[in-house]
Amino acid sequence: MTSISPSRRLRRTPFSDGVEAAGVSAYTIYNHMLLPTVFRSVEEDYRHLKEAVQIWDVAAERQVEVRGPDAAKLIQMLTPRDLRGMLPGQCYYMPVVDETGGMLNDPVVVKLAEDRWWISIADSDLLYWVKGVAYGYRLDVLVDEPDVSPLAVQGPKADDLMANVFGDSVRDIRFFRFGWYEFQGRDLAIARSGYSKQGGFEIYLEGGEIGMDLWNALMEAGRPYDVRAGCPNGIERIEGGLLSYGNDMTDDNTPHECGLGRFCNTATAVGCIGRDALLRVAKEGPVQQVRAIAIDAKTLPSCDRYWPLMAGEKRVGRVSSAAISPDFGCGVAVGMVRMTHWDEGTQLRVETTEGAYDAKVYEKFWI
Ligand code: THG
Repeated sequence: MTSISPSRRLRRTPFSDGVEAAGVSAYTIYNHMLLPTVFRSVEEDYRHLKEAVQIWDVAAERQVEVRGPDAAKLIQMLTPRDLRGMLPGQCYYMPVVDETGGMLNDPVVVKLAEDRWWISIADSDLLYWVKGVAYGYRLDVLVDEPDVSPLAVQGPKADDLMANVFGDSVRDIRFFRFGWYEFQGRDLAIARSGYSKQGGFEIYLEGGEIGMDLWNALMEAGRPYDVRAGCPNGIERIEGGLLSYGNDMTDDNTPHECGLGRFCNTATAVGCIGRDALLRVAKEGPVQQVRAIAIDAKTLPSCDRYWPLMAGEKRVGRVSSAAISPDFGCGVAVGMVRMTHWDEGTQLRVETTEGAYDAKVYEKFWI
């Protein structure tokens, strides 16, 4: 890969000027928008994320807003997670499935009010599915993509940095809850969440005009903590078992195959469009499932296609994301493995684009 041609179709974010000034060195495209992937190097970014604090432009996590009297009904139609106990001020990690039980997205849903929700989406055009469901069922809702851009503050020093900008009360925000905080006369929803296992917050900026003011205020407040621009880290997220839609799962997979069964209550999620399909497959149980895979390698190429997982001559699965972990001293990977070979400790071979390596199956990820 050489470089990406900029155009209007490839959307910038309210923070792109800050990201560029900070010396971004690689992007991916996510929801048709720029998403930084590397600043200094993936390894340097990783070490710094685990020791300090970073500001992440994750505006590419676009919001699908659902508003109106049927909002709660529509959101429940999307997911096998039972949302009846969810209160305004809460966020849920929520598998979204189609009529076959296939994964369409794995967003975080934010309940602003009974009649107002944000679906903070991974990389698929979920807006069109949600609009189609709303229209097809004649629901009394408005569905659109608002001008809302998440900015994440991640790392062990995130609480100290955030307290400097928004006051000490941000320290009391509980995991996957959010509160409202003022910045330049506007109210921002701030949640304790984010795509790393290092702790931190996500700020949902409504109104892109003040994006750079927010970015600069956070950078300034973080100076004592060695703050840097960062981004979701390809090594750390695999160590943490955070899945990537489109990489580690597609609409060919059920939530159970993805290891997301703990976020499903299919029996009681009445109204979920994929419910019957999931109840049918749940009876048998999945025949393949996501597993942590340790790879006995010192270097690995980029995982830009599935790498076969072999038991002798037999293909028993595939690796979809992989990296060398400085902290664990081996390759760490996300695999989808057939039932016959998914037990902890199973020895396999992985065929990368640059050679084959010994690989071992684990039931839990590293962090
Ligand atoms: N934050 C927000 N939106 C997002 C993401 C995010 N949209 C895209 C993408 N990330 C969606 N995917 C995930 C995957 C994992 C998690 C969040 C979003 C996650 N999982 C935790 C875990 O598995 O340990 C906690 C889940 C829980 O316990 O509820 O955080 O990151 N706004």
